[in-house]
Amino acid sequence: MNTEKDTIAAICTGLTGSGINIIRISGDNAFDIADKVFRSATGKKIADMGCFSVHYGYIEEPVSDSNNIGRNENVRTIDEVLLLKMKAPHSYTREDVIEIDCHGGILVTKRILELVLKNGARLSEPGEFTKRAYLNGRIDLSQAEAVIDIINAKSNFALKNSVKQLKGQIKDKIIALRERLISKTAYIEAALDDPEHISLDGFTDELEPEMKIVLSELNKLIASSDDGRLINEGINTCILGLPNAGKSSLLNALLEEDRAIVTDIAGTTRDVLKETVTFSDVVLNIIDTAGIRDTEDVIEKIGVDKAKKEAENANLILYVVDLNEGLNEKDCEILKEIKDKKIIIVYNKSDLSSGSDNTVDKIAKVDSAGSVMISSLTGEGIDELKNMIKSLFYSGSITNEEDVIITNERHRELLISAKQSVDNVISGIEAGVSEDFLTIDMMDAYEALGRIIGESVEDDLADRIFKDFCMGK
Ligand SMILES: Nc1nc2c(ncn2[C@@H]2O[C@H](COP(=O)(O)OP(=O)(O)OP(=O)(O)O)[C@@H](O)[C@H]2O)c(=O)[nH]1
Ligand SMILES: [Mg+2]
Repeated sequence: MNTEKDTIAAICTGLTGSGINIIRISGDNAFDIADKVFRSATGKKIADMGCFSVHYGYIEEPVSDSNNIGRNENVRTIDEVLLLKMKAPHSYTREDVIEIDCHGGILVTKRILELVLKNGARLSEPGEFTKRAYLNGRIDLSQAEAVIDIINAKSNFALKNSVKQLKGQIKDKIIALRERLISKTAYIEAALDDPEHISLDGFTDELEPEMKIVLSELNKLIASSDDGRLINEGINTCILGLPNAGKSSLLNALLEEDRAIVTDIAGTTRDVLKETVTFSDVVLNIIDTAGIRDTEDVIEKIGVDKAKKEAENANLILYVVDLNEGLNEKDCEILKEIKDKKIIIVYNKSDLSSGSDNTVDKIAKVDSAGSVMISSLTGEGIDELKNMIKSLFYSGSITNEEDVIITNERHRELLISAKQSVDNVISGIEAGVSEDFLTIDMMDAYEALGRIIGESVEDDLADRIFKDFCMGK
């Protein structure tokens, strides 16, 4: 990625034809370039405008041909716009920034961008505005990553969590943990340098509880990532069961539309069908599969194999059973194969059930996270199923507003690495290892945590993170 201090520009909005589009310019020459393409209705030059101000005017380009339809012979008006001036450091990038709000047509937006580029800006790379915000110290790396997460958020939970991260929730937590590590390391280093005045006698009695606090905080953060990531990215949910149990009907009921084909012919679903279902902050990446049975039908057999594969990769299995048939041996065989997964047994067709005693008899005790009776036909029990899914994944820290929830895999890996180093410190203390050795692991933990917020992060890693951004962000 080009990291020079040149002035960059890009269209920040989706080029789909909309009410308005925004073209952003950032860098030392942003104001000069804006002066060349923008004529304020008041005649003001950019330098005379307030540090943080909005101005009405026109985007104009010079013309030499006779088809000039603009204001006078020398310029052609391309659009009527609003221009926002943000003087450094009071901007997203901490550089001089101009935003041009133009009409939302694809052609007009592209023409304005071309004009801006012709007048000295360079087309930005994906994520380059946010990268500059990071390089110029306005946000740390965890906050920059929160920006992508906000853009990609699929649920209110994911959005809320990303906003907390953008406000610096992870940064603050990491800084506090690093402070505990560095202050103790600094003391040890000072004592080693000046043993006559600073004593390490009994210091490990003080160090051990401190390291145990750090360890417990790290454990909490790592634990939050298990469900946090799933909730952020969506819970991969596989609907499994025997043919005709009502799997496709359940998918339709959750989606509240007739998406999958439903018939009373066993073996209706052949291929896997993927859909996203969202309800009260939960995102399910849901897969309807072919009913599992031994079959000679070549196509159905492929479908059954695919179903088994999808089940292996799922975070949650909704195992559908026809309540009136009850669980049979084949069901138990399948359930045994997937026993390590989070499974909810969904007893379907409750509307056909002939009576509660009869029903209870048919529900065998199987090892699962829970079971629920539903009717995909009438919708009975669907809310109960949704609540069950929610409580299965939203527990402990996930529901506590104050707690930091780790949703980023990079952060999780660094936390695990920091935890291993802190584990080494604690076992080192218990084994009576000398303090100078302990500081090696303390500094390893300190550095791993630093990489979460972007300290001592190599350029290529930062480049990789920002490449995931969209254009203009
Ligand atoms: N009465 C009643 N019928 C249902 C219910 N759910 C599904 N059915 C019926 O059961 C039959 C099978 O439903 P599907 O949803 O196609 O079953 P499936 O498990 O996807 O079947 P395959 O794709 O063949 O494996 C259809 O005739 C549905 O109308 C329910 O809750 N109540
Ligand atoms: Mg089906």
